[in-house]
Amino acid sequence: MLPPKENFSEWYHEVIQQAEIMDVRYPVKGLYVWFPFGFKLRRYVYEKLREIMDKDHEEVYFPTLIPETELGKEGEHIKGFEDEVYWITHGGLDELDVKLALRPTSETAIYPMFKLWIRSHADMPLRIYQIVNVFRYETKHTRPLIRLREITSFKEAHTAHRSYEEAEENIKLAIKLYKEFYDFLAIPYLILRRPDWDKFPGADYTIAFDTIMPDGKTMQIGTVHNLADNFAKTFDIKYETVNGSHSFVYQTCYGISERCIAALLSIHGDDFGLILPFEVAPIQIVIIPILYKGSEDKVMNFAKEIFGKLEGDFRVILDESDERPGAKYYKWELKAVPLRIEIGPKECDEKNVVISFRDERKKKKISVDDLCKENIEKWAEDMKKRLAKRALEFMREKIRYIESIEEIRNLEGVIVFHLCDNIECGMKIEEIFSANVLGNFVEIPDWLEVEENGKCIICGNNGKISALAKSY
Ligand code: 5CA
Repeated sequence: MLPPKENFSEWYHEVIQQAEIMDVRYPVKGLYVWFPFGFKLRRYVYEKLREIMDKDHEEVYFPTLIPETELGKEGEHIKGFEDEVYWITHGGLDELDVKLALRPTSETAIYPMFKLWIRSHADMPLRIYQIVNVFRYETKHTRPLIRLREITSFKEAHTAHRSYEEAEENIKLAIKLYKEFYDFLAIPYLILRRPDWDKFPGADYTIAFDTIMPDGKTMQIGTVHNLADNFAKTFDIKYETVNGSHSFVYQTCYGISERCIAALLSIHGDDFGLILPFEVAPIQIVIIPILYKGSEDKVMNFAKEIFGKLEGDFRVILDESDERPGAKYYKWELKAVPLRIEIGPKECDEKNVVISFRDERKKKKISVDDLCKENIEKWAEDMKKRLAKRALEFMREKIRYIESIEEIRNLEGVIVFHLCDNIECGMKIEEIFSANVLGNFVEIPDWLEVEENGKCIICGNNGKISALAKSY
């Protein structure tokens, strides 16, 4: 049995194990094992991410190990990561001359090569990405898929451009791509420009995608960084301009980790288990024969016929196990199968089937002729719309606009207010609520009826619409 989703933390911990997403019993803190079922989900989610990235980027692979001499070059960057790096100091019994870091992210692995690859203006824009594991010695509470010490599914993109303006254009592109990805997953998000004290180490600025988890805490599910020419100066990445002079490149980088899967599971799931959009569900359709003495063959034959009809187009299984139908419903609901088809003797005679969708859990009888590819795809699309709507409604309920801090006693969810760019005001409000300023809205969602400009909630000077929350 699952704990109710209201107890989110326990629910999450249980559901990812019972639904066989992650095995949490691996004996190293912050490292977890993907079960086959979870790994299939990862594959379908990341296939989409690849498809989106492949339009404007090329996939590469860079090594896991970074020499200390490179990792330490960019001052801000290393300062930001120094207490999170795992070091390799020995090869066998020999002490290494230059320590090697397990990449915490790959700027310092990739940019020395960019220096060799980029010669002229014609080499840009250069846009690459890789999906790899990275290691961070996280000291905050670790959690499967959410806060890892080995991030196994780190999609990092790195780009180089001729000017700051072109890098800015690329930031817009990255935001567009991440929107496309999260819309595909029916996960709602806020897009915020992080305050300076919370930007990526070495970046000019950072834009983050945040979603709201069932317990009201936000989770950063992707970041887009404008690096300006900070790394180019450190790694001496120059190009020959059209008129023959030499200039530093401008760079951006952006990343998404398996937190996208954590969000997917957490936001859509319910008391019965996981709910997934059809396209990413490892099993999309389950057929459950309802067997009675005397009509077993008839039902099984009809079930097999339907299985045969769907098999070529969908990830479908026919559950022929000896379990009782109730036990089968329970199992496949837990594992998020979007469409269930039940077939009993009566349905055989009438050439009907009983269908139900995982999110609605309502049975409906349809003629077997209506169980065709086009209809199923349409139902899948409808289901996704329902998921997106429900998720957005939940998010909206958790967001509250305030004009004065007295309006809030216990912070729950996200508060939205105007804040000036004076760091002291930001620090003050973080302290009052023991929470994080998420930053200014890059895009104010149309459903959030607020003005972009207003008086700072702390000092009363001109401020911009901003958000604050307790975060993962
Ligand atoms: N090099 C840049 C862009 S690729 C970078 O490393 N950015 S980052 O540090 O912000 O990480 C990108 C995303 O990875 C974050 O937005 C967050 O969603 C996710 N992430 C960061 N740390 C962890 C972690 N310990 N476990 C799981 N996901 C993480």
